Amino acid sequence: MVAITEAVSLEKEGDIGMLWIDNPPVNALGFPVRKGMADGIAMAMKDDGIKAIVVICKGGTFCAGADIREFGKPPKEPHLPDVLTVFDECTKPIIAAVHGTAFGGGLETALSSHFRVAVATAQFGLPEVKLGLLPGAGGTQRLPRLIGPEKALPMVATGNPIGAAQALKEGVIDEIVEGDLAQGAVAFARKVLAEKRPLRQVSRMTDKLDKNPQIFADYRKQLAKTARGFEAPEACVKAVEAAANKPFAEGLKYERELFSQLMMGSQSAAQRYYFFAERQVAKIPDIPKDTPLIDIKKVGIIGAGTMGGGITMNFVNAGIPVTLVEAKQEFLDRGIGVIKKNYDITASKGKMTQEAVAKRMGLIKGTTKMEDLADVDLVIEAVYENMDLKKEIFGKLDAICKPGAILATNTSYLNVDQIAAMTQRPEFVLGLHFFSPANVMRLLEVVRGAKTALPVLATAMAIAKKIKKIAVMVGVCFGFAGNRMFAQRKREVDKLVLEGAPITQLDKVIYDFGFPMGPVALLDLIGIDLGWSKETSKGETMQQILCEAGRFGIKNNKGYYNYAEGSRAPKPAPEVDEMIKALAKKKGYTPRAISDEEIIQRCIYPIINEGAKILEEKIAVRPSDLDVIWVNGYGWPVYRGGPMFYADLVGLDKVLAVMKQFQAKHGDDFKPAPLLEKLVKEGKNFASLNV
Ligand code: T1G
Repeated sequence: MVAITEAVSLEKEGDIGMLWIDNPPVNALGFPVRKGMADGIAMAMKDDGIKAIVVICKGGTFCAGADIREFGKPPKEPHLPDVLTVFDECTKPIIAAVHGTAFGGGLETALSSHFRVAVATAQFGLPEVKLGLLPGAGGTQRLPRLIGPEKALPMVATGNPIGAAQALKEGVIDEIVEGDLAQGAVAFARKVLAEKRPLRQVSRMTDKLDKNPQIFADYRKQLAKTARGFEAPEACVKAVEAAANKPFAEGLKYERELFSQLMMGSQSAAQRYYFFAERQVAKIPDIPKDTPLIDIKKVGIIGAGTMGGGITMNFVNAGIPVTLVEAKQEFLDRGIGVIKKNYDITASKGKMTQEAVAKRMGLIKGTTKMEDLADVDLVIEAVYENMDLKKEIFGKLDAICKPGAILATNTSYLNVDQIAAMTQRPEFVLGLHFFSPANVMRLLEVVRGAKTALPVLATAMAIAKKIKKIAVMVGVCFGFAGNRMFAQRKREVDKLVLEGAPITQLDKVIYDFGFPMGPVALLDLIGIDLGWSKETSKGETMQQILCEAGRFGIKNNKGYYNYAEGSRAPKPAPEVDEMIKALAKKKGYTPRAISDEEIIQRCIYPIINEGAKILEEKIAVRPSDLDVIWVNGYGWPVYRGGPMFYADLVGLDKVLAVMKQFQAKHGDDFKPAPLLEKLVKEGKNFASLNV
């Protein structure tokens, strides 16, 4: 075994050279790997005893891509495209032996090899587009040559991986190896030599290159719906189109140009930032990595409504049995019926087999007796937002559940410490704030009570990962982090409506910023009557006026907008415009034209400011955690990073100046957070707090 660099070595299995890459944790193609690969091939070429070369990785995966941490720093030769040209032009057969995830530059390395073998569990993907980039080492040129542009487009422009079976079927790989990968790869190499197979240089293949412009036109139509606002997907299509229409060398050059443009743009900076932010949330400074976990074998959920049903699905999807408690059998039956209907819809789309539906449903045990929760390891209370009811439930749970069982509330706003105080086990009580629809939204706020024990918190973070949630640790305050920040935007939208901003303008500005829908349309979707009380309604707010007029939103085809039966497409409602005008007049507003810029600033800067307060109060660990909350809980466009990343991009000094202007005009709702003032004074930004 010859060590070529600290990350790459060359050893011989008879006449097969084994180029081992060992760069934990994911064999990212950092400088020591790239240099070792180039020098290793050169060394193997000089060695007459080596007739073929296997490229293979130690650890859990084949190369998972370029080292994202190197981006933004001065690139260091050898650059990956150049290393892969060495592979491509090597006159001895190179066999890539893949396990784990051959992603990005890793798959490009395999594509530049002459042959590819893999274990059955391997995955192949080009996720660069999720970083606001495109494959920058020939992936956009080689993959279409191997499988054709039509099949290459979704892999390049969505970044979604394919498994080994599909890779074999499409021709991305040549063989699936049973048993030991290294031995299988050596055997394959020997077969190539024995059969004197010609070297398959993907860069020279042309038979799969279909130039049909309709392929690209059709795909662009699809992208318009799914990738609104993103720059990278269109660049991916352009690069694949070039593969179909240009010689390899020209296509490679064009790919490089597109890659460089994206790398220099703010969208890629935001998406690369987000990639690490999403992993940083799991790191909580005062919870050691080796904190013991509680084994969650069985879960109890109280409430079979929208939230309880959705939460149940998360656990049974992960194979964890659920005891679902409802007060009345009819509510229980309805709740379980909704779960079954959800699964049947998924199955009808071919995304799940009926067996899988049956398996999941078999993991749900419905009951009207809370006593049936005596043997569960975790209870999640998901009844409606009433503190008295929650307190009563936790008092009962404390008596019913076994010692050491974790008791969690799904409350969106209420004080978790007050709920914990109803038990003798506050150290086992916390909040697990799921976002609706709970079986779809990836965000989970883990609400840390004053007395919640570290193993309970660590278990919550671990179980969240198991049910495929992105868990963000937050502290106890009204609305925790996400909803507390969201309330700032809601307040401003209500005011802007009365100040004269047409609701269609408000919705267009926020939609064009990149949110999935405008804030007013969102109110119609959520339900205008959420939190409304008929008994106390006095016609003093638009919510009260609309609800008193029976306008509850999409649910009854009329809210701020009108809706055709069964449609979610908002239609103008002149009658509502009159209601707005009347209320504005009654409250003394003089309607005025409001600029798009003011709408953005009024709706977004207070979110940033509240985020700063949340950080000052240590309700959240770091600014990037708040960005992860907003991307996953509120549809903040990931190509803008999140509110705190966006604030740094705008410039905190500008945010502060605008907040002060608004404070002078609109009052203390815009009073700058002390942290915002402090960072501006020190010439720092929120990124400086992302430790
Ligand atoms: N570069 C640097 N660090 C990386 C990394 C990468 N590519 N991928 C993962 N890490 C770190 C991650 O931050 C974490 O660090 C640890 O590894 C474990 O990751 C030229 C330009 C491979 C599926 O986009 O999808 O190639 O928190 O928690 O859940 O065309 O990591 O422990 O300090 O995610 O087992 C393209 C990104 C790059 C793949 C493993 N490749 N990675 O998932 O572990 S651009 C990607 C992943 C490129 C070329 C272009 C996942 C994974 P820490 P993890 P995991």
